[in-house]
Amino acid sequence: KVTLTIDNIEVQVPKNSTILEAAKAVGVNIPTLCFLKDVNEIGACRVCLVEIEGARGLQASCVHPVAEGMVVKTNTKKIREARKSTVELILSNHNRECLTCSRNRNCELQSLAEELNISEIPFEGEKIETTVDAKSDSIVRDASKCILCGRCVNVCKNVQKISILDFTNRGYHTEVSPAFGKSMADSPCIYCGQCIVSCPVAALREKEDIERVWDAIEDPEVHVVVQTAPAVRAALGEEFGLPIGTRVTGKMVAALKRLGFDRVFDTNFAADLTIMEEGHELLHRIKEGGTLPMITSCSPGWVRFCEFYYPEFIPNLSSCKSPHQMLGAIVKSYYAEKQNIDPKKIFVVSIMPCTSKKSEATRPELQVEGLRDVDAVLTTRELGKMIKQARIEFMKLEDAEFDPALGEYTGAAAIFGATGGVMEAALRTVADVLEGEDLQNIEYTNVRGVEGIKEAEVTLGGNTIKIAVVHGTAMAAQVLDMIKVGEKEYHFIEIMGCSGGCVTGGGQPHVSARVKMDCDIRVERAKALYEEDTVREYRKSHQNPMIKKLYDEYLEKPNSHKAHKLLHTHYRA
Ligand code: HC1
Ligand code: SF4
Repeated sequence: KVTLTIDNIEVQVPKNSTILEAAKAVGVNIPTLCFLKDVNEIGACRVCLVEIEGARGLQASCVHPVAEGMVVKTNTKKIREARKSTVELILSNHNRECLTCSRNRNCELQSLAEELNISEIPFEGEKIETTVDAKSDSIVRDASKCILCGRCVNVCKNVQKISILDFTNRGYHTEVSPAFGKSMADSPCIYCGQCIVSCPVAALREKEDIERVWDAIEDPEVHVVVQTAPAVRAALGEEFGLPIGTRVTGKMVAALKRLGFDRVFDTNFAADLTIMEEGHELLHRIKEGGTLPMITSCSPGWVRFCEFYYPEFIPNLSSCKSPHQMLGAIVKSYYAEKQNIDPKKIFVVSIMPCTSKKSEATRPELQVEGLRDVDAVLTTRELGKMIKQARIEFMKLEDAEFDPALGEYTGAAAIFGATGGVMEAALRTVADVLEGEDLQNIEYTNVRGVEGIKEAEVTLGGNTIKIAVVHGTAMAAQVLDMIKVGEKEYHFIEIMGCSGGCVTGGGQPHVSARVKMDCDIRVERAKALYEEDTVREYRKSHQNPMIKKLYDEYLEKPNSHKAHKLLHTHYRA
């Protein structure tokens, strides 16, 4: 431990703390802008300046280590003026159309300007022509909003190990963009959106699709079905001021009904269906000597990563479509037949924590007889916006239930949204099949948690199955490299494109760098899902009564001919 004084208060903190962290211990939030814990700790923006007795000039507290006997001041005239002029300089050539900005009232730069009491910008900076790149289906990059903090650059480079974004040009003309100023759509970007949730402003955002959904809802000729991903219910509440990790399943369903969707179904139902298909695919591959390890295919960011960077592993990908695509296919076949609705008149909307799902839904490989499974994908943030647009008082909504049939789900499906959830759900079913009984020990806690790579061996029906759970593409690359050189061997791997799994997907509500310093949102949001698991009547996918009915009435059995036509796909080499 080290003892130092901050603003005349003596404090003891661990030896390797920064001044920024130590200040928190005395209840002072030093302002920051480029700082993002574990992602961007470079002291570049100079907003977090402090005075250290005996040191020359002001120091960046986010990178400055504490020392015994140090005397620090965080709020003097000199500091306030320096911070103010730094932010004024950023604002001077920033696109300041805050009222119409997608991050209005949710922007770290805007908050900072308010906290520093900036009421006018004394000089006008040089505004250069900047680009808005809206070519991809998932992500929009607007350089006029960019403040060159580098948070996106470093999340892509260090956390995802992809390096799509970097600083290009020099001086006034510096811009953050893919190499040679290309569109993100023309680069091997996986659309994970981790750059979006790292951006303090609106320089990176999802491609919104709200208007198309309103149009469909308003069209009396169109039957609009909505489905929600497992992770949305663990975070939507944050859009309405609820604490991180509050489960809002009932209110979310009530809101969707009020918005005018004709049916509110649950991607969780299809998560159970995925387990049936994927579990049997695994059993088949093990028995028949198919390609192993089999790797999950529900995260489209991961699938793109595999296609671009590790195409030699394409045969390892499960042929299963991702759950929301499966649900779309079932809605436009089984459900349409049962309800006697022309599938061409059905419009399926997926509410997802993910930006990559937007482009996944447009993949021609996923169409069935020329029809897309899913017609529009909205992020959790976009759903929040629709609810606000409709002036619905979210907090006053009474809990509602998903519509029957395709809204029924088990605890196994609920946990899909957290890293390790798909693996645990699969094991619950595969174990019962191999052991031929209804096993009671179903919590595979060694695949839970946020450790980058989790491994386990499970003995089922006399066979030992080696598994791994990986999240974030940097970790995925590490594991795939080890498999390539024969250092590791597995039967089954769950890979999710984002660290933490879907709960921290690129479409989830924005959480400021300040809050991310205090809590691990991956852990908090996952708690909500594990809680959902424990309260469900059934906790294994194959016990979902509606799944049984769907196979009895329509699909016959897992991996049947019909199941293949509707629920499986192939990949791009
Ligand atoms: Fe996911 Fe999935 S868990 S991919 O993270 O398999 O997005 O939540 O919907 O499709 O079910 C996301 C979440 C989601 C699919 C499921
Ligand atoms: Fe990098 Fe993901 Fe952003 Fe693409 S979407 S630039 S891969 S962080």
